[in-house]
Amino acid sequence: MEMIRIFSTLILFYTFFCAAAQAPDISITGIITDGRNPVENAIVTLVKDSRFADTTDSKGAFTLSNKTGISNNTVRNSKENNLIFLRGNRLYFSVPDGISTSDVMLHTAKGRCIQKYSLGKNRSGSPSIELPKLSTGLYFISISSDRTSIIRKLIVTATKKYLCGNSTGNFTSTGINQSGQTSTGVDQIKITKENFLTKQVDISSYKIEDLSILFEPESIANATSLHKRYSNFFHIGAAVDGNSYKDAHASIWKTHFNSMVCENEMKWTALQPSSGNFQFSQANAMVNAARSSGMLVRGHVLCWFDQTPDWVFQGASKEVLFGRLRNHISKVMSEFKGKVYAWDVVNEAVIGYNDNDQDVGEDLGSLKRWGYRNSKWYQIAGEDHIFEAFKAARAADPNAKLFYNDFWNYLDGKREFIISFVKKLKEQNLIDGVGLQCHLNISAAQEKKNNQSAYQTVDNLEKEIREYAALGLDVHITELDISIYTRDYVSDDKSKWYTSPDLNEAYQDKLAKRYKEFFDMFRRNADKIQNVTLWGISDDNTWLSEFPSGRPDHPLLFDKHLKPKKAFDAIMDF
Ligand code: 9MR
Repeated sequence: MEMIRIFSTLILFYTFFCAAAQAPDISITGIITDGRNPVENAIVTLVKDSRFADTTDSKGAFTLSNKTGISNNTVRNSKENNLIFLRGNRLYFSVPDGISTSDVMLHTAKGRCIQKYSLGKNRSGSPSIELPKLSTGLYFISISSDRTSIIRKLIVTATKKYLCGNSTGNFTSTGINQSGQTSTGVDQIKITKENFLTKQVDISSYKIEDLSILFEPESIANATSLHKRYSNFFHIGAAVDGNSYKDAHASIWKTHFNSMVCENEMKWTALQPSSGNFQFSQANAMVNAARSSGMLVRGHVLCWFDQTPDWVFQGASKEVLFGRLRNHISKVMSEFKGKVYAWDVVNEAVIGYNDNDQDVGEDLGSLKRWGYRNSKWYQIAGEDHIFEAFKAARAADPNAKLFYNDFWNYLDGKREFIISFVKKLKEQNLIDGVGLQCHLNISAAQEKKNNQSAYQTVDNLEKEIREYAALGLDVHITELDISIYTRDYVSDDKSKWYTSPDLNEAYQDKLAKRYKEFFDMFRRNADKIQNVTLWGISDDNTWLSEFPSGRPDHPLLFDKHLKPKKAFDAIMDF
């Protein structure tokens, strides 16, 4: 598991300190990130001498220092050893002049900040704070002054509280040895924060520069695997791209998913950009990575109106077109034979038409009929292209499961039209299943009743699953994601964009609820569903933020920092 990397600014001056000699100078600066973002309020201490401690600021920066800090004073001057003292339930602070003490924080032993107090600049008298009610256990009190802080351990027993490293609290366990010396040599920096794995980083000397620490969220490392949680129900897949299968996303991918699909790398433009020029290396690398992690692989897609190069249609009669189609399918499926278990053979061949035979898109108000998409495939070969594609696929790999894949199956009319040709494919033993894309919204459209998304209800999705299964077809949820937007306004209205980098709690809760409702329903229908695939891993890499307007979205189970969202917890919670 990826753990620690070191690269940032750290300066440490350490001269040996002993009773009669000069005090040691220690000044360590560094940055802690979770791989993408700074980690704030992590406790950082020197293991051999916990007087040297700090909590990271909003930039993840810390300083372990006795040069500018209070911590050295606690050793040098016995009077200043009483910087913090505890009386009853109240902490008192005696801060030397010249240090602009600001924040006092109370942390749990795991590093969660329970309370933050500001002492302010005016420190006449002894500022004090009342401790909250605390259960028994170990806590830390930190005082931050500018870029420096000290940390004291607070032990709470059933009857008493003890403040360590302080003459007032019955304890003197600061990690300083008998003569007040701090040992030299190899040491470690310990980093603690709740929801992160406690980390100890070796430092080979007390003079180090450029230290940066990658701090691993506990939830990623230790969370029960999503696919294992669903092992009695269906496979859980994710779409990956040419980077995400091997970059920082890979550990999430391998931990939580046991099925993969290439987001774009198996489309015609990727595999045969010009006639006869087959390019398999990228897709192979991805398929091999998935299989070596024990995943199933879905293939997407053999025949589609989009992401198909123009040469395929140029000068093509129906027979020429079918020759190209058969050749593509045969070569591609042979390449991945025995590796790809299910193929989306034909994708998105059905749309709604208005009176003028125009595509109505999402607006069903002017819908007259459902029909085949007027794609180049259709213009040249009519509905036969669908049958031809499935025939070629069956011939190329009789063991692969063959799927028709489409969106908005929750619309009765669209589904009825799809069923009309899927039934014929089934009668000819050319199809094994349907792929239901499920690009959903955080709630069904309320105001725009004619928008397709107004029909995005759990009941409607359940109905589509049951109807397809009743035809004897496998059902895969192939492209699941849940946009945080509804379809009640146009996506290029920038005033309605959610622009904060992180999804707030209210949205998190709403999204979690929606995910949970759908997964509850999927599990109820686990006898009909074999695979549920998310269209991406985490919110930093989603087509919904790229397409069509660049509006930022947060539709997946992991956030931009690769941390599980509430939606993840919600679908694990059953
Ligand atoms: O996620 C894909 C995106 O990167 C491509 O730009 C886009 C091109 O149309 O295709 C996206 O994937 C689509 C999938 O292949 C078919 N169903 C809809 C998906 C989202 O647009």
